[in-house]
Amino acid sequence: MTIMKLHFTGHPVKTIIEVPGDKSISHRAIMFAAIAHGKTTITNLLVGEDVLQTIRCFRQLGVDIQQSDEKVTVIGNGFHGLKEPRDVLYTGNSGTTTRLLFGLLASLPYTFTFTGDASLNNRPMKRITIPLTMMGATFIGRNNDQYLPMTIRGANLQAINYHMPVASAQVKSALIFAALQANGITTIYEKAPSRNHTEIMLQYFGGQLRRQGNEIIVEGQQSLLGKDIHVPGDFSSAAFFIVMAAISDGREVTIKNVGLNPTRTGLVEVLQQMNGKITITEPSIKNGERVGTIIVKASELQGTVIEGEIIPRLIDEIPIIALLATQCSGTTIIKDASELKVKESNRIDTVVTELRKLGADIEATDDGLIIRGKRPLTGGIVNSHGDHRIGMMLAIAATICKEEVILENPECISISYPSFFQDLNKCFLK
Ligand code: SPQ
Repeated sequence: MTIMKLHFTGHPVKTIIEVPGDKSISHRAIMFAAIAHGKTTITNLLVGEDVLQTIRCFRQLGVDIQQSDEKVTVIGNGFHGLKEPRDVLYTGNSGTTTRLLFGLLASLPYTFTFTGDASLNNRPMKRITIPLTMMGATFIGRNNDQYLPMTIRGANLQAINYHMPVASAQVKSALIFAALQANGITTIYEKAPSRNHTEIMLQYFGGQLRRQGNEIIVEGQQSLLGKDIHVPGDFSSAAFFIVMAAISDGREVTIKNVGLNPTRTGLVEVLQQMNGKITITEPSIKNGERVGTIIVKASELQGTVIEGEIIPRLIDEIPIIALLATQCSGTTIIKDASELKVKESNRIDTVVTELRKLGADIEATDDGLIIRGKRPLTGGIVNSHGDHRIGMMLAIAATICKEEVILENPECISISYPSFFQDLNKCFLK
């Protein structure tokens, strides 16, 4: 087992960093480029393990993808330019690659078999396969068609009207990709707004989509054109540094060129409710996505309640919000977040288990967490459980621990943030 010893010292400093490209947007940029006609050049693509799985899958599907240090070039030949792969599609740890590809490939007259790592092979797929089966595709998978390994047989899809039972951008995006090639007009009803990068990027590539309240309406048989695209910094990666500064002993962090799509920035609202000092400057729009600079300073924080429609807008930040809450006075309650149980790990269990080892007063509920602060964190041996967001949260916890933290299995952090430790060390230069 790999371990990493973490002990941070040094005087409070001001640091400026840039986090790598957004993971959700990077996946989608490769996907849209691959099904568009013509050349797409992508800059600032996240070169993390999950996005590399997406690139490998599209190469197996016959798409020409060239990578250099500065850019990725994709030559798309339209949906129907995709070829039947000769081997199994391996999607590693990536739920986004798997679920979005299910929708994207379901309209092709071929057979595709998917498998992933131990974590992905235990994540639920029925949420995607039920509506895609209603549209006409066939899925056969392990344990009564619930899990990978899974085989899809594509079909001539028919449009549907579908009320999504979970607020999930992956389900919505899979259905949008399927709807683009279906016969007729598909309507998707969202319970609460989830990240809308697919909707934004579809329109950027010349596709049509309408939004009316919670309904997304997509016409079938669309054709897209390749475009140049710049991927903004990942807000979910920035979140670790936002919290690092907020709970620090007088540090200030500036994060430049970060994606600020409001369907992702629930943490900013939570930090403001907690009395945090967070400022956003230099706002601009790139490829339809909001971008800007975030400046965070340490302050005295107050616990809060986090529930309802904000949850999908901060779902991936809940592990780091749990750490933040340990440093707030009073109690923080997180509700309506049972989706955390089906991420790369059961994030309710792993957050509670690991933060308790460091001295946090935290308990699991059926759909969230209760955290009582403010508690000093000690040190100890903690484990990422192979989940990148748990690994990074624990490394940030180490920045306020009195004693050394030994982080087991830190390598999973490269899933979404390969240069995480370099950036973290920049904040602690002596
Ligand atoms: O790709 P994967 O493994 O599902 O990644 C995670 C993450 O923490 O990086 C979730 F575990 O992010 C999802 C996110 O939780 C990425 C995503 C997307 O790009 O569409 C949507 C969210 O998942 P969901 O299930 O709520 O749609």
